[in-house]
Amino acid sequence: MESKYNWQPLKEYKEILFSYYEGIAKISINRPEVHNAFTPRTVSEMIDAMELARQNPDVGVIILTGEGGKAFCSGGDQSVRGHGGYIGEDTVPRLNVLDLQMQIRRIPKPVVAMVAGWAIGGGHVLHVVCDLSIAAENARFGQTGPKVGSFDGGFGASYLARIVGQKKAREIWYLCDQYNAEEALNMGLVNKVVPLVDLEETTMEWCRKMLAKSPLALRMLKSSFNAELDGQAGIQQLAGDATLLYYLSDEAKEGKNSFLEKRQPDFSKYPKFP
Ligand code: S0N
Repeated sequence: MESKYNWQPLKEYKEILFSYYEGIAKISINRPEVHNAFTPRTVSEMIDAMELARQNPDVGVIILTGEGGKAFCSGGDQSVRGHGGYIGEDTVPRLNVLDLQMQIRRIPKPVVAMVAGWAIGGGHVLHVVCDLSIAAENARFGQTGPKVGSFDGGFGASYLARIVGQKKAREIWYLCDQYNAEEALNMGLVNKVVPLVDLEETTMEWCRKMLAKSPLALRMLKSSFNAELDGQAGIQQLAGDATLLYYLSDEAKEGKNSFLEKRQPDFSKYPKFP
């Protein structure tokens, strides 16, 4: 679909597009002929782009989407599914989309799924793990695992259940039905539904709203939301952010400076908050 924004390519890939516009990075699966099903290569390219977006100080928000307007992502490419995983060019079977899921969850910037058309199977899980999901009216959601001989018992099951509730999550997985955008909105699976022609504009509007907010506050909120659910790893992420904030303080700098200056630290002037 034509974009009215002047997206600047950030890096060339074979199976995805990676571009930038005014603080926003966009990662888009570019395999519309298979409804943006992912191969190990698609996923490793997304992982690379996501890491670049994380490290780029100009990027505040990331959009995850698919090219063509007919599919966000239809999950793992079944034509390369082999014995023990999806087979890449190196002939090794793997399920590297799990690494991408973790990356989306841990990247300290909001990730917004911009969903047109199918979000199915592992493609559905990708939008589930994004911070926010904005859907076009043509969006269709569902899991297919038990139909095609697979299942995602990680975020695809437990985090989905946190979002839509246990009964609904079990229904989604056990029946493998498909749900339209309105149904997805009603079960809290997406944040907003708009006509397809307005999808990019609305997503950009939401991204701009977040870009105008305090990046540290957004970062702390993301790790706080995760901490409740992610056990020790979630606490580690939140604690890492707390350490980042502490590093910024004069009090922490006094500790480092005293070491470098070979003297005892003097913390006496720092407040002991109630
Ligand atoms: C999306 C569907 C419902 C669309 O139907 P429609 O509109 O009738 O289009 P089609 O004619 O079916 O599709 C158009 C062309 O695209 C190809 N295609 C579509 N999806 C895939 C796919 N996933 N892999 C390969 N090709 C695909 C079609 O073959 C067709 O091509 P041509 O024209 O050449 O025939 C419908 O397409 C559909 O049901 N697709 C399959 C959805 C699916 O089952 N996906 C895989 C689900 N599993 C995963 O994603 C696993 C990965 C995963 O995330 C995971 C993670 C953790 C732990 C486990 C797993 C796991 O589940 O293994």
